[in-house]
Amino acid sequence: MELIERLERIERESRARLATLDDPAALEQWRLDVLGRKGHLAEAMKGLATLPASDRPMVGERANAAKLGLEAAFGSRLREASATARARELEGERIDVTLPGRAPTKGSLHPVTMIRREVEQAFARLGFTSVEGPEVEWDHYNFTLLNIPPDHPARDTQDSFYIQGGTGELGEMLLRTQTSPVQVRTMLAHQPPIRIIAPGRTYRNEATDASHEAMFTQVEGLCVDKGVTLADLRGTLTVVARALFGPQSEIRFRCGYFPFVEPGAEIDMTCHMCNGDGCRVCKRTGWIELGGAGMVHPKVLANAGIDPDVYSGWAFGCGLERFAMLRYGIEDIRLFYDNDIRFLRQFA
Ligand code: FA5
Repeated sequence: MELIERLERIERESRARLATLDDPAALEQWRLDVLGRKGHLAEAMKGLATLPASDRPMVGERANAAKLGLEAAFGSRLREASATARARELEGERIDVTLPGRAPTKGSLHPVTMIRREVEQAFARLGFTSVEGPEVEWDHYNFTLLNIPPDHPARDTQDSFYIQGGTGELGEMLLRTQTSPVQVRTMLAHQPPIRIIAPGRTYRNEATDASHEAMFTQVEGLCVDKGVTLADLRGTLTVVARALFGPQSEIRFRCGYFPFVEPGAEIDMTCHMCNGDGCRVCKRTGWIELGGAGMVHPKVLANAGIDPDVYSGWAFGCGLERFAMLRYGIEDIRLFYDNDIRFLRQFA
């Protein structure tokens, strides 16, 4: 019978086509083509109506069997195909746990941070606390309370970056030109005994060269108590210089002027490169300048509410880049802030 043959052909060809498919989209297309409402089987079954009534049950049964068989074949092919796809996916994602891991790229501390920490540790051993003050400061703390009133010529030596629109009862707002305002803030907040250092960024509006930057780091020191003398300052700085630069280091003072100390001094340390014999680093003098220092001016003590007849104190301020340059043999301060990774990596 023609219809039976047609059903057999559909079954045969569909099974053959099914065996070649494993992609989910192609399988779905096969299902629509063969088993769908307008598929080959449905089309063939339209012929059922034209058959004599006596043949219909047998042909209908045959058609049903073909449909069930094809549905079953489709189901198992679909399961096979998704298992193969999953296996392929897993193979692609396989993790080789024996492969060596990728080392994370590690940053390192900036040389000025390293020196700052060493200085903090050396002073901590002598009982000094490390404190911080604001980098955006009022004129009042940066200058006036430090005995540098408006129009004082010392203001010209520290050309300032002023903050636009920053004016208040404490004068103008500026980027601090020195860490010395932290002295004043500390004395205003605490009565003696005081032993602090104050490391931090400072800013001056000046041309840069191998030893000057517009942004640099200072460390301030302040000790206020009864009977404090310059000899204590020299002793303290000697201990710290030896911790940083070796046991042969010596400290000397030369006369210097800063409005907030009296007497004032420039601090020198023996050159650690030549042990004081004279070399290129110390310009053949045997000494290296570290910063300024002196006995806190009685006016500054009084400005901060400390009685200068009862207490005395010393203070110093040094450039931390200077320390780092000496320590690591760096000849140009500008290298610190160029952000050249090749330079910075050397300190890792
Ligand atoms: C002062 O800033 C005083 N406040 C120091 C002081 C504190 C004196 C307490 C007395 C008592 P001076 O301007 O000299 O002083 O700066 C101190 C140090 O900061 C210098 O010796 C130098 O090492 C560093 N320094 C100053 N200007 C720059 C700059 N533009 N770039 C890099 N370092 C600088």
